[in-house]
Amino acid sequence: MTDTEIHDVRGRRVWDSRGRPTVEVEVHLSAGAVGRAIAPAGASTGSGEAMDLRDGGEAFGGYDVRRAVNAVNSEIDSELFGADADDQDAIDAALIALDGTPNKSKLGGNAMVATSMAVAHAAAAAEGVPLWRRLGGIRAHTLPLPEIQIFGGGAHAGRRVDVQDFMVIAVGAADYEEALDWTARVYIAAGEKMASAGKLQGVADEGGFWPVFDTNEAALDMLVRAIEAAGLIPGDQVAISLDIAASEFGSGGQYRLGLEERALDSDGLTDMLTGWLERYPIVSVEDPLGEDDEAGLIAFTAAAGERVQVIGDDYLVTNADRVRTAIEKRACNAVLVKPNQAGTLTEARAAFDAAMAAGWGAVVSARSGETEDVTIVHLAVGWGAYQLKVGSFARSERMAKWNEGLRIAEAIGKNASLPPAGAFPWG
Ligand code: 2PG
Ligand code: MG
Repeated sequence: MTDTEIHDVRGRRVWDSRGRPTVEVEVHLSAGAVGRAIAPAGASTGSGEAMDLRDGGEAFGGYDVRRAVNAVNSEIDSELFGADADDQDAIDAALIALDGTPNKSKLGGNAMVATSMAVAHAAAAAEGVPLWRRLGGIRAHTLPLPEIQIFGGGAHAGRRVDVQDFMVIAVGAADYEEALDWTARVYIAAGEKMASAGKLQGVADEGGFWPVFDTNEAALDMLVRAIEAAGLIPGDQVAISLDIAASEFGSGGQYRLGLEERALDSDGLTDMLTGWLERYPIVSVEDPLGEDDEAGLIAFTAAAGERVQVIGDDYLVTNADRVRTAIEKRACNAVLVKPNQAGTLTEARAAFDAAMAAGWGAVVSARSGETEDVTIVHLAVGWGAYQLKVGSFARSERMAKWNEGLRIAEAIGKNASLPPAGAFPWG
């Protein structure tokens, strides 16, 4: 018997940042080590994602997870009993085989990802090191550059504006700590500007300010002014990053901007977005076109991919095969890596590796429904990801992650650094 033999896999029903039930898993190993993780949940999900198992019916809008928790406590617990937590690939392969569906709908992506992450934490605990160190080894020293939301929109704000995430990236920050300092200043300045304009109405799902704007551009203008009001130089020190999440307002190459009551085809949306790139200090655009609009994504990347990062989220759903196809087709130049889109750490890692091998960007990302779980920060540092997206700079399900990055930076010590400027398309 090894110290890392799995003795018990326990599922538990806990609650996420939207007040919805979610799955927590605790993995107990033979020598006493324990790992724990909680599944997050998306709202603007790609159709190719691993499916969360939800109970349906009346209770909690159908979002309850008693069946997924049962799957952990019965099938998954039996399957993994005696397995070696040290072998993440074998654990994840066993989970995939046990599920047996193409979209993880039998056990549930929520049950599977929480189990997969809890196993990783248990193996790290058995080794007596944090997960980032176990994954990255003694040479791990790169902190991801934070991508932080200032205004929420789209599906996270009742579709008040079309664009989902208006974010900033502290492209000129010297280190992780400074990136957070600068972002905090921008967040505070944005709140003050919203208040003095009579537009402060609380926050959206990820903690960004509720977007009380008449146009999408008005949000961009406000963001630039907030960066300036924070005493920072837009573009040089703090740049703008957008998640258009276009699948939420269009399909088949036809888009409808609800806010401006405007219909656009694929070319029209591309023209509008490339126009924004001319006028605003934007360095990154996620899901500029819908997940089914590959031709549009290819055209957008051809037009803008030299200057800005073009991230595939709904289109790539953290799937290595899709990443490889997109690399061949030049349909974007970066992948968003959300472990729960894949359903296991091994699959999420494969998507990350496929992107990195091609010189693409890779942004490890949280979901709009989150918890105190900080696993993604450990993955980002352990894998050497250059960027991390966790929503805004408010609410503790977000701050838990930014703060975990500070602890990891401190543990790394003087060698801790952000990725080199040349690692980014804007570098
Ligand atoms: C996204 C995420 C995070 P959700 O689209 O990138 O902003 O949202 O978790 O709802 O998919
Ligand atoms: Mg997205």
